[in-house]
Amino acid sequence: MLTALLLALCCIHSGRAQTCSEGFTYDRRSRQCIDVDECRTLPDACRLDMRCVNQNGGYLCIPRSLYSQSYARPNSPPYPEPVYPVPDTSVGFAEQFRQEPAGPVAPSYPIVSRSAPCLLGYALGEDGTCVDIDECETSAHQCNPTQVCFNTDGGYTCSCTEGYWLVGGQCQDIDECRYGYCQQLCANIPGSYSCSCNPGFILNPDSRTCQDIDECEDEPCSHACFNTYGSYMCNCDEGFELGADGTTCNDLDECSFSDFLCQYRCVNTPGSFSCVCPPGYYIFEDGRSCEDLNECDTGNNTCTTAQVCFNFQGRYKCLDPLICEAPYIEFSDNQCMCSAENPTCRDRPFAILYRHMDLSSGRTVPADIFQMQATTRYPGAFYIFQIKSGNEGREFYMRQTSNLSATLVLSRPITGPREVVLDLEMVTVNNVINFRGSSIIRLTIFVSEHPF
Ligand SMILES: [Ca+2]
Ligand SMILES: [Ca+2]
Ligand SMILES: [Ca+2]
Ligand SMILES: [Ca+2]
Repeated sequence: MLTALLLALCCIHSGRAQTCSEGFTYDRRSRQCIDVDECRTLPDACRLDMRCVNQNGGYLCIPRSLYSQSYARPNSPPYPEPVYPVPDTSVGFAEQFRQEPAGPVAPSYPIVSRSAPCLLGYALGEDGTCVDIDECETSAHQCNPTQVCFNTDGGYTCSCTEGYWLVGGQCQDIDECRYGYCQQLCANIPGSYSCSCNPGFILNPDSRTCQDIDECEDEPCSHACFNTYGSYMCNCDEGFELGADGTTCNDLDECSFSDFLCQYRCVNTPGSFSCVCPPGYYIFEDGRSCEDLNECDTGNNTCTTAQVCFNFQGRYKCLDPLICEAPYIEFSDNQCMCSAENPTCRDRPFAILYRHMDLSSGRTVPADIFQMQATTRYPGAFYIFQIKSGNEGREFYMRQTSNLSATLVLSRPITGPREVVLDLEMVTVNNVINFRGSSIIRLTIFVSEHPF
């Protein structure tokens, strides 16, 4: 009979043990659910920098720096492990109410009776066992209206919800911003907080710290982009300048900087510029000067084999073969003569010498441009040099430089393109033999269009 009773008791105890909530274990001696000290039984209850504090029905992990002997937070709902310094909440985070057994411990032998009294906080269930009273359900608790009631085995807990702490018996919002929960911007919210970041930063997945945005990934710059902490910078390639928006690169108009970049014409290009020359010229090695194309040397001309190619600045001329008009006869390929024996030649220059030269447009004046020299010297003779024709614009004059020579001087600026034909006369006077005669240099001057 006794054996059967003990067996039955065993079964009851075994069933009873399974009713203990998590964090508690059934103690046969006191016949109640008692707290498990997880800090002793769990080898890795908390991280290394956290200290384990056993609680009734659970345990807490608290930063070691904040832990003090007075910290004795009772059983409370799970609260996130603070990463940043948190205030000392040991003023009382929650209050616990536990019904302690009244009077002496029951006799040491088992009593099996339906009328066995249950411990405080328990009530006799329909199956004859003592079951926990849910004080929170029955409103039998004494929690403050700002607190939340949590039923525990054999008791209950009054606690503040997450984000609140107990101050003077009232649950008050924790101002997380005061305690530096956020790295940059913080907004306190009742029961919580919200972190945000300055412009140029983005909130990390931890919702607290901020990291620099690499704006360059979106390629905001026309050219080069440099990411900086909290911002970014654009740079432009050579020949460009950064626009007012800080991202667009605009071409520099180098041609507007100076009129002397190019000898002839400056052409602006994206990122650079180039000099161009008029037809008949090519760009010199310096990239800015214009050099005449010698069409006669390169063969890039239209002269016939009978003609003579005459090159000058920017152009060339095909000179027809010399034709001497009667009574002149050809003396050489550039000279016509009128024979002294021919009576019709008496009042004419005895020789006409054909010469060609080129002249740059706008040449500074005065300028010596051509020399005349008597080749034969008669005893007692003297020479007069003069411009016989072609100087209607009075751009030239003749300056005698010796008894035998003279220089043609450009006295007024002349602009091309233009061809000037001057008849330069040398008069020979010999009073001893009463001789007066003349010869002509027919000088054709090709004035170029450009001053180079
Ligand atoms: Ca808050
Ligand atoms: Ca940045
Ligand atoms: Ca440019
Ligand atoms: Ca030429």
